[in-house]
Amino acid sequence: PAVIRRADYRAPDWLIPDIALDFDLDPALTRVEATLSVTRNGDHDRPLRLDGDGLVPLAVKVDGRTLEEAEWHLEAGALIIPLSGDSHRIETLVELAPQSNSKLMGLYASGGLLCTQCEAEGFRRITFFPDRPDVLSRYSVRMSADKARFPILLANGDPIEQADLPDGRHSALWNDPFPKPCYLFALVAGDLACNADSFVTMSGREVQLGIWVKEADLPRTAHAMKALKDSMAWDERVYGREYDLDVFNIVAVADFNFGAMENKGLNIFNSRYILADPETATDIDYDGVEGVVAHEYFHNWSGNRVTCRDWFQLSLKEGFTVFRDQNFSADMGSHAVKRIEDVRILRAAQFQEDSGPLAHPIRPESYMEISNFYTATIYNKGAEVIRMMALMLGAERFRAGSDLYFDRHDGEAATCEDFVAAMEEGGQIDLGQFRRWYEQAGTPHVRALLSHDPVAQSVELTLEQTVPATPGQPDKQPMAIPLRTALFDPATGQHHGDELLMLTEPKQSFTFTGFAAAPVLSINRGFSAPVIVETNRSQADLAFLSAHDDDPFARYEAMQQLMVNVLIGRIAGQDTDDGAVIDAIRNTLTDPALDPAFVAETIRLPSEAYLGDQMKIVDPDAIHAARDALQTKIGAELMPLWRDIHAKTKANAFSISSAAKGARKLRNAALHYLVASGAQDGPAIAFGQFSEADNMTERQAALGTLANGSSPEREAALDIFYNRYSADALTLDKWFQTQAFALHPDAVEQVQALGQHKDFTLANPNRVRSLYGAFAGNQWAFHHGSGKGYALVADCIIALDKLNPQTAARLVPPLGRWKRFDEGRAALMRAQLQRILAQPGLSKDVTEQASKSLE
Ligand code: BAL
Ligand code: ZN
Repeated sequence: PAVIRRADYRAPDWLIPDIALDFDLDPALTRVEATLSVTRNGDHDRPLRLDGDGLVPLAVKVDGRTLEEAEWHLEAGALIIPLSGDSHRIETLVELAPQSNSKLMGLYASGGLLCTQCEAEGFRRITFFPDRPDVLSRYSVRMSADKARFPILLANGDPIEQADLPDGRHSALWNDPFPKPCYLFALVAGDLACNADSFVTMSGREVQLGIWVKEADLPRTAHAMKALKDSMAWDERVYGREYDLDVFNIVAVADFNFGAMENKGLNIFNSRYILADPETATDIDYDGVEGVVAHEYFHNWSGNRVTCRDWFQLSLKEGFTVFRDQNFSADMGSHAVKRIEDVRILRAAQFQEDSGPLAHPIRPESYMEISNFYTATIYNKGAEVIRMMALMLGAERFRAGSDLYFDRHDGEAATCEDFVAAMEEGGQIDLGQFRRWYEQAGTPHVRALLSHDPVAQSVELTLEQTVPATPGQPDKQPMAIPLRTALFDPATGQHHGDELLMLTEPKQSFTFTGFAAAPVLSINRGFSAPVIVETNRSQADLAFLSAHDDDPFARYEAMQQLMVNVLIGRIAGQDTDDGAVIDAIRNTLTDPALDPAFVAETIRLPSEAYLGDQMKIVDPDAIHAARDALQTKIGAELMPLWRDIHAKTKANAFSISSAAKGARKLRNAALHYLVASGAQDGPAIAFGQFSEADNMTERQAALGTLANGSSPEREAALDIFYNRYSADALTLDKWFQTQAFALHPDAVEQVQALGQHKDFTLANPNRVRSLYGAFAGNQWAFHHGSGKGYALVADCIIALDKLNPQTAARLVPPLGRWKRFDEGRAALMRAQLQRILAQPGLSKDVTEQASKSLE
């Protein structure tokens, strides 16, 4: 496949100020008539090129005249029309078969609905058009369809008119007054019910809000509606950004490649990020709904009003919008817990990406298939880069920068450079060196060494940075790394102030005076920079910080590092003392000042994958054994505490308050350790929680705990869960996922059998991710020494690629981490990548991921 390069960007040859679309909708055969006003952009004689993917032009007209076939031609799917004048009216007609569209890109059918997904390049599967984000047009969209099957017809913008037609059909016309790129186009047709509400904006305009779902799902939309209204108020308060249309609609669909999509005025969501009730959604699901509803809403400014010039700028809208939704969720709940959760996700997904064959900067230089770049790097590291700017600038100057950015580029297709320039100017800061975060891939390593001089009563902190080589970038320049730092006096438990140190050189020293005794270093507080920090702190230092650090993230981090040190020692065959870990957990559990949600986060052992990341060559079996043994010991030694917490945190009735969520989180953690201890009554207690719970958070946690073992309660609970939820797709996904995640010696065989289950289907991305996506994240099972886990995932990729290449390609990266494993596993992983690449007719999506993964 061809490689597209950022350096080759050229402004569009033709602009399309207006487009009118007329859809005659039917799942089997939909006709699309498009009328484009086109204007020549600049002085050139190049023809009009309208992208197309799988389209056949049934008619092409210019200024009302039907062209002969010789007057246009197709080139790589695109319609090429030579034009003599500087502005023309172009009309095309194509036919689509939405019900056969298994890629879920363009116009497709899902659960009786017709809906669209256009980002990044799906619009070219609907009509001929310059499918690039820097061509902005005003859209007028008419839809007609059978009224009984499709009583609701929605598109972007405002509804203009509705009419009944002969033969039981009807039509609707929608206009979007805001010029937008075609990736933000959307329509939905179907039999939908609406949770209707309204919001009065800061200038006093009333906006009609609608969340559209299947009738039976209406009771599950209240949380999403609350999240939407909270988001609208938050964006006004924090960024001064007001909603701009008179209506804002959200539709939930069952089959969706992304989490959701920010189409102007008509967000389309994967139903898992809209539907929530206590019976079927966990607290994590509730938080997911809140965060994704906010994310898509925030895109109305960071993405829609100011969009991207080209897809290399994807992080301009995604990194910034993730940053915005993270801060929104923190404001709605706990800042400390949200930061810990976000960093855990960053480390699990992005650090792995950054250290593997698919590493890329947040502004990539090239791609074959842009769908492969909706990555944790673009999204989550992109958000961290914005967060660092916000930290360096402070709240007021950051707001001045973002105001300037929005005002200067409203209605434009902008670049990452435009954002940084606005921050520099609005925030009055030099971001020259900082721009390297956009250019260089790889997670920087910082080595921090503290040395104390008792005579001078001073300490010297020496910081050394290295940025590892990544594909195409063997040599790196030093980064500008903001590190929030404090030095604690162990005698008082206090520090001498939180300072922001800027590490800009390969090696730099900072001297602090007034320390008669050696202080304890707290660094990268709040995870102020997305880097890996290595220090010379002792277990005693870490234990001290785990009890005294007033920065919640640093306190969590100290505890994690304490655990990592013990486990890594054990994995290396040393008899490392675990007393400090057990004491620290006990202290944390018994500190009445701590938020239970924070406690639950902090006492968790690092995941098997995170432990693997600390090793040069990952040993999945040794990691599992060491972690399992420590878990058992913590469970046994602190048994009275676990039993007490588990009993005390039982609620009388469900609530979604932060306090109730925190109590459930801690209760589940206690159950986990209680069962892990091997206590004889562990499975019975877990089964009791599973049976009595009035909410999915406790029910699924109990099921997950049982799934790790082999008790009779395991099978009983799995059967009950299946029978109770087999009719509800989102909840049945949890049944697949729980088994795919299970730390069970037969997990591979179980996943293999589940792949043949009558309820498994490759047609639904959520189901695929629940089984194979989850399994590929289960390090111990996926990396089974036989290689059978690799073969299973490769089989899925090969089969799925024929239906849905985008989702298939997302399963490839776990196979690409072969350099981190022993020679035997590496050879088995490579063999599967080669087998995938040898498939005839392989998609561009999977070809790019698999071929890069072999390099
Ligand atoms: N723009 C794709 C889905 C999202 O990030 O909101
Ligand atoms: Zn987004």
